[in-house]
Amino acid sequence: MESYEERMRWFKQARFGIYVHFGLYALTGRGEWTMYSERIPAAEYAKLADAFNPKPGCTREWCEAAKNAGANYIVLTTRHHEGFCLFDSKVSDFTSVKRGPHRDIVREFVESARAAGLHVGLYYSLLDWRFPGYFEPEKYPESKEALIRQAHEQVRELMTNYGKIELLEYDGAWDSKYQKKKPDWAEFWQAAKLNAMVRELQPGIIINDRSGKEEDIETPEQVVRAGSKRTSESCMCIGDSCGWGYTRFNPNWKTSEQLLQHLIQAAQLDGNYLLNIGPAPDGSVRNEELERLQALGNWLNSNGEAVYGAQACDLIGASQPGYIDLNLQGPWTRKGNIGYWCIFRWPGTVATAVRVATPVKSVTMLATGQQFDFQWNPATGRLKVLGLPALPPDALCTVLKVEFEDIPRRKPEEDLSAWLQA
Ligand code: JFZ
Repeated sequence: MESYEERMRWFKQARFGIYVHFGLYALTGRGEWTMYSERIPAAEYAKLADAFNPKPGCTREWCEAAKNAGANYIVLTTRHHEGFCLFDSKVSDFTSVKRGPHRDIVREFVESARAAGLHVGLYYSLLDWRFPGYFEPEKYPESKEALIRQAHEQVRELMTNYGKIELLEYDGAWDSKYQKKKPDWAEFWQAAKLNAMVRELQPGIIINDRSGKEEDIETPEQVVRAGSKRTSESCMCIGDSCGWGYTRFNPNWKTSEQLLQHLIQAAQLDGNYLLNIGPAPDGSVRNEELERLQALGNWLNSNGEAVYGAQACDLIGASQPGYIDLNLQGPWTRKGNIGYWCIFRWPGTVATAVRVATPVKSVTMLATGQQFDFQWNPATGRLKVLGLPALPPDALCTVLKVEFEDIPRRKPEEDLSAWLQA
């Protein structure tokens, strides 16, 4: 088996993916947890399957939106907690092939993604609310066993029937009473056996941490956070966090600025950003999402070098400054000896960075290539970039590309008051 680094190479270069939450829940307009949160009986909820009729070509629309956003991979919910499969399955009649559109949406999706040049990821929820054995495994042991069998069989189908799958996003491994820990979940789902089968069928695949086993990536949700042991992939909705699936009235849309700050912060933390869209019942992508994805894509078109394949930089700065790293302008990402100062809060004609220990060779505006004069004081570590435009060159974020003589390092401050008399 290839090394972890080899497996992760495309993922760390990609940095930015699009999550697609699509299923019967889109028809409710109230999000993907509607069946459970409104305690809709399974037989009543299942009637939605015959009204489910996504327009032909909707998967191409999702992939086009992802490309326009500057994303490099895309992940589709093949089956969410509601149990409805967007793929053909020998172990379920509750699928988009046997009901509703009588189409294999997952097959359309993987073909659209590959045609668009996107890396392909599949999401699969282990739990399925239709099984009493999920909620009361001791009370309904046969149902619990049937649920686990379904999970193993359907993951096998997804890993066998749809060509090369590069990313598997499990979900729903938690116990229904939220009283157990991940190792117990792994035992419940027989995750070691399941993931061995996945890696046998799909050598090189990246598996997330939501089968109860750590595997390859950590998946902080609705927050951008570094991985504690492995590369992180921070996943987030554009609207309120309760609505991954289509939520018709979802007033709290994050701004393009906020989404870009999240993306850059993820790269700054050596992680990825997986941003969600929740297509409408007919499969179309709503304007509130398209507009924001396009804004990200326009920015990445000129500044993607600061994100794709970029990694953590030792210099002070964060999208949302903490009190220790108070660089009000914005965070740094890095590639080798190049630092990318991603300035969200434009300072005017002079930009000052502090505690820069490494000699500076040049400063240019990434989007234009324009060079700027600078002063770097080796004694104090202060870097002042001079002659900048008075007004922000980019409405979202302007990147200054700074070439250093070595990997940029933060200057220690033995005496925190030393700068006063510098
Ligand atoms: C899960 C799903 O329940 C949700 O619908 C969506 O698909 C999201 C991406 O994943 O949501 C979670 C999963 C894990 C936690 C919280 C919400 N958690 O561990 O706290």
